[in-house]
Amino acid sequence: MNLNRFPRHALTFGPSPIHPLKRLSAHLGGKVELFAKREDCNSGLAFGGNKTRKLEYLIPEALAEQCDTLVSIGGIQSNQTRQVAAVAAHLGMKCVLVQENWVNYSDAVYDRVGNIEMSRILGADVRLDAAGFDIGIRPSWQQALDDVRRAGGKPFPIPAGCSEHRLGGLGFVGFAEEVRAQEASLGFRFDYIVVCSVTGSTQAGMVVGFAADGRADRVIGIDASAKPAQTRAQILRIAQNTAELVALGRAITDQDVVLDTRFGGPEYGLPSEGTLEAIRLCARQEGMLTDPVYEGKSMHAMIEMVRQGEFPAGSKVLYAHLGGVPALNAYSFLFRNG
Ligand code: 5PA
Repeated sequence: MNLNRFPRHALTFGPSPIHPLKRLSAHLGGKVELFAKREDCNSGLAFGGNKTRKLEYLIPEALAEQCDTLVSIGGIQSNQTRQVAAVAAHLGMKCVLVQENWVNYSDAVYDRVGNIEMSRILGADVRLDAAGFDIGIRPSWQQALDDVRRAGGKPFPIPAGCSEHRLGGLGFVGFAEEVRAQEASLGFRFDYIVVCSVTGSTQAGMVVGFAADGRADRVIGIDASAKPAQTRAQILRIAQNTAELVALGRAITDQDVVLDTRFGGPEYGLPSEGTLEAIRLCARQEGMLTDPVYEGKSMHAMIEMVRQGEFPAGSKVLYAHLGGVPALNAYSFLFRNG
């Protein structure tokens, strides 16, 4: 496997820290040791997150092609678009963001606070679009690209979650390499890695990266799209393409992809009671915040799997915290009493 032949433009602080979740592990019975790897604070660019790591491998192409505008897409509270806006500002580029109506939720200031507020402050041209949730390629996005071209600019298209981009899986192949180096200094290996999945390239990259040491199916994807068939197909396809790109040396098959579909409901962007309980429990045991759209769902999954004894006693489980906390502001009503 060879990741080094791909140019990488540094946007993160370097390896993101791993720390134990001691109180949460003890609270859940102490039979399983939980750890977190903090992609949620991996960069000084508007808090960073999983997209910042992915963008490190896309940006060299944008610079080589002399593009002047990053164009991307997501929901109104998309973390992807906030990170693209920050990276564009950092590089002195323009930014156009299509923000669709992905979530059936309307806190009074949903389209004013959190991620979208930050994207506006970062100088992005934010365009609200009425289309609903879909992780595929959208007409509104094509339109935004055409607009930039018509105005004489050179757009660099960054699809939802960076996932449909040819290089979108590379960042999280690098994550696995980074975990291996951290394991060497910790003196142990993680038995499972828990990761939230929607557009798929985070898990896809991890599947390829951990396949290199036989742990592809130890990456436990937690669906947060509530449309798991599409997410699962996308993870598999991106993992297969990425495996070829980095010359993994073996094919990725359906058995390599583990996607737990129990925790994504009731809908994309809407938390269940279990999501909210997990957000509060993790916050109060660890001082670590998670959000109702993504990480609260994977935190709920991990907590429930420990409670149900689904991890063998003695397991070491790594929770990949992918970011997303700025969206908490858009859900203030749910937390009005804590
Ligand atoms: C997102 C995605 P993937 O899309 O790579 O599967 O990652 C899921 C995910 N956690 C997990 C957080 C905090 C995320 O932001 N967010 C999207 C966005 O527009 O922000 C791509 C959907």
